Amino acid sequence: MQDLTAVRAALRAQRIETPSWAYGNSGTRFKVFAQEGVPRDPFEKIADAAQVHTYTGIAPIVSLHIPWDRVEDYTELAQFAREHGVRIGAINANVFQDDDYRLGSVTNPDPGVRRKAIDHLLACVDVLDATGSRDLKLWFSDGTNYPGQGDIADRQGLLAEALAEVYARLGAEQRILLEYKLFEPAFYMTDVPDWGTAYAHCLKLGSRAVVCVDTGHHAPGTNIEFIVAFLLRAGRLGAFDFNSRFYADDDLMVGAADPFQLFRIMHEVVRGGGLAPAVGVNFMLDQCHNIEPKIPAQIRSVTNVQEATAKALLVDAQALADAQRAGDVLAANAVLMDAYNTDVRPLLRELRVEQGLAPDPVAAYHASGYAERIRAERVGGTQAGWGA
Ligand code: RM4
Ligand code: MN
Repeated sequence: MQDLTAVRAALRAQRIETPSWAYGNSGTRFKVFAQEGVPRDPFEKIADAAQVHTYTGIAPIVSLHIPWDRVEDYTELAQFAREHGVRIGAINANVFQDDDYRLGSVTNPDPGVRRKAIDHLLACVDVLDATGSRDLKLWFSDGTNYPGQGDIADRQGLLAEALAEVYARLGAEQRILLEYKLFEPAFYMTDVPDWGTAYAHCLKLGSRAVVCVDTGHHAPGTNIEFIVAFLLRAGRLGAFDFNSRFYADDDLMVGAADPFQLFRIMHEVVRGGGLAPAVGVNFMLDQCHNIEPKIPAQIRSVTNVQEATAKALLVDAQALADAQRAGDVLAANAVLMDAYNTDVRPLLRELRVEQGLAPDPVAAYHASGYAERIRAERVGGTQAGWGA
């Protein structure tokens, strides 16, 4: 049996970071569907993120995306966040949405474009300084569409040089989260396609360069929990970008497509001690709600991660280790399945009530009238959206 007091303490201590872009309009390349009440600036996005924290109690951090969340004064934005009970988390650089980046950013054949991209990354470190954030998240769309289009090995060299320049600019407490993605928008070759490439670059840079695992960025069938276990053991699991995918990089709600996979991932996190804040794993969401209302979708995603975490914490570690040592395949598997099949919702409801929260966060949000209020208030101006 697991120590329920420890399970409860771990669940109370868990923190999940939500992305500013989840609150804006988004869509596919076919259509972006606008929703009423969507934020028109980064302040309103933070106000919406604060709602997710109000009802879940475990989401007090918001990731920003630059330039989507560009403001005059980042210290003012950080102050606004604090006044709303949240703080600013990872700063996501954007070197993929400018015409100059047609052939890549830091691996572009044109040295002028490479300079521009690196300068943007350095400017994002200035934002970290102003907001007091720890993590600079780097995702590169760089790659090629056709064999022969670029020199694969040379591009690795350019990437390494760019990363080294940015790493050298970091403050003592700041980190690079290097994110990988198998394909898209480049269709033949991507410069950081997988965790091994990201890990190798991080090793070269130093201990404050760590890998970000976006759960939607793998080939179908990839054993993501293996990657998690490996990186955690190596001290290089920096963060998750949680979401779910059925086919490609779908950015759907985490735990919606495959809650069992999310449990298996969280089991490796728990087993490897990755829930402890000192280990530095940043549990972020990276999602877009194209057709569903955004704030309740974020609340649902946060509680999906929380449910998977609770189940992972309920794994009887001693019984599992005993069965593994004894070579009892079926017993070992049964230990995991028993935890996975436990309905943890009553426990989580109880924990919320203990903390003065409503037992059902989505229902409490709906009852609050916030959705009606922002629909009425947020008229005029330009809604935030993908690329805005
Ligand atoms: C990318 C990647 C990044 C995210 C952007 C919005 O595909 O997943 O993490 O910042 O999308
Ligand atoms: Mn991501």
